[in-house]
Amino acid sequence: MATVSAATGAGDFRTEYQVTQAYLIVALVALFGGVVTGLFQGLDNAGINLYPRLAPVVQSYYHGLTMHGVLNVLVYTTFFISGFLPFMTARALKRPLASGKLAWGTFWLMLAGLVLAAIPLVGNQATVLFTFYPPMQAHWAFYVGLTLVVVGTWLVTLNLALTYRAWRRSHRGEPTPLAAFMSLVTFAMWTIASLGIAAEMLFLVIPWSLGLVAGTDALLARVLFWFTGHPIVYFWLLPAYLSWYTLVPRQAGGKLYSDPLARVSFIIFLVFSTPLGFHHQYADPGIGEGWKFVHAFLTFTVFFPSLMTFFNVVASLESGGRARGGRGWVSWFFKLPWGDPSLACQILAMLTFTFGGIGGLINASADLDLVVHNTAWIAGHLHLTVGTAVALTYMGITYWLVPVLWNRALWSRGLALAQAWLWVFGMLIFSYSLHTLGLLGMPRRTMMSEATFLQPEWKTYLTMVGIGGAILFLSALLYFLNMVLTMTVSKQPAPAMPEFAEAISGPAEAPAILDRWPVWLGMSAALILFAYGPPIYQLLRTTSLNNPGLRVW
Ligand code: HAS
Ligand code: CU
Repeated sequence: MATVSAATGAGDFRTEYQVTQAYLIVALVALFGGVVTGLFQGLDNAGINLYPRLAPVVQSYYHGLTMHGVLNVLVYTTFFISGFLPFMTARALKRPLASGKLAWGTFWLMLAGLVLAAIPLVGNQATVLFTFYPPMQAHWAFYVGLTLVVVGTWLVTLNLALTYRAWRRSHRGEPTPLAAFMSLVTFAMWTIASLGIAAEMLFLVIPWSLGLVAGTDALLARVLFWFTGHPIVYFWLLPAYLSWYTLVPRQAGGKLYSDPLARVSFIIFLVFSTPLGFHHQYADPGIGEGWKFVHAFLTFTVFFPSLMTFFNVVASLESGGRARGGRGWVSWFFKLPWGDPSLACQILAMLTFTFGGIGGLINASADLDLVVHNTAWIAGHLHLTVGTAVALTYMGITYWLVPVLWNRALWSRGLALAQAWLWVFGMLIFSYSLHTLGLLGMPRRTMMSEATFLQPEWKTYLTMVGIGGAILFLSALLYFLNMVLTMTVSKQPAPAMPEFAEAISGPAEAPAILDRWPVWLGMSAALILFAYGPPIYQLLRTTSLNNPGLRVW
């Protein structure tokens, strides 16, 4: 594999280039495992049960489903983000990371954690799905390994914060460059949000899986999980937003409509992302209805920064379409440079996210959620959001990032364009069917090929899930082919990385308070204390830690 040469523009950023390469390789390997196991599930929905033939590699539907969830939403995302955002921060601040050694040490720690977790995961000793709800109990190495990965992300935060501090010393009073600001907000938000899962791991499931305590508390564990489990979706989403705000307007030939509005949207995410996890637990007994209402209300609040993003990004795209000769209310949209696969991926991701967002609003409405909770609808929702808005955006990013890092041009633009459209086409079939099946009462996380309660009206949609899944798999194969050939055989040097977009309303117009970290971190802490303090205190007082571990697979 080619390493980075000075000619790539790496210059002072040699370490950043190489660390990001390392993270991307792990992310892509994880995604590959995730999509392969995904194919088996899609086919199982269509009545094609491959599991007997897959043993002992994949020992059951649930073994496959756990690998699918963990590899895609925990490993792929986290490694991609931990490589991409520090890279963007360094480029935006025009200075290397504060510590190259810390950056490498963090990567190796995360990789060690991943390997530790992967051994029981792949060995069917941790078939507990990506939510690992007790009393299902995995091998301790699974929990310890994932905890090390989380600790690694905190070290990424530390490196970003040190880098920012060093930059700030020589740039007093200046607004933080937008991409750096967004990276810092993302990691600050995540560091606060991940305290829930860290507490669950350290105080509940790790001692329990090691046999140091006899029992655990299923409800308390779920509360701590969703403390992190909701904001983690914004940890995945905000790097995509960073790209939509800081690069896409330029890639589209236009300007960012409003830089201050973009900052405000991120600040709202920082303050409001965490204190609303109960919208995953509307159906759980043991949590007061009043607290569920508070969390529902706060969920509607966190809808707004995405609406602001919708407005800001569409206005920015419009400036691009018009600069390229677009006219009228709608037709500018078709003037966008659709031949650029990086941009095409991301616009298609945005369009899909519009539907994912509408579904999210339905889920958030506590009474409507009772209709869709634990049905296939939720799987439909999460594939529009993390499975397309996020994953397809990340793919779009790698269409320029991998060429830049390896200094080799993208192997085939045509293949990349086909991949993007196939993904959306497959996803529309796949996700539409899952949403419909959910409304028809089909449960999620269920091996349908063996279900005795299959309803005749589900059949057509189940077949469509299989077809959609197969198209998605084909799209993923095209993606990996292009990535591997770009890294290894592509001959031309890479074009330069996309420039950051200029803004129509620039950073100088942003109020200085947006850069005052103590204000926003303080508000975030206060809101979490308010929304989670009393219910967690109540749970701690009443728990008897008496759920023994179960192995149900
Ligand atoms: Fe969600 C369940 C509510 C967003 C992921 N969600 C899940 C699960 C996952 C997930 C993985 O309230 C399943 C967890 C599990 O296994 O149990 N979700 C929401 C709400 C939002 C939302 C209110 N979710 C996401 C994102 C995710 C994600 C983002 C991943 C990245 N979700 C829920 C709830 C549940 C849930 C409940 C639990 C349900 C249950 O019963 O278990 C909001 O943040 C959504 C806001 C989004 C928008 C869309 C804005 C659109 C934009 C695109 C612009 C378009 C352009 C192109 C520019 C408001 C920004 C247009 C061009 C033109 C020309 C027009
Ligand atoms: Cu949520």
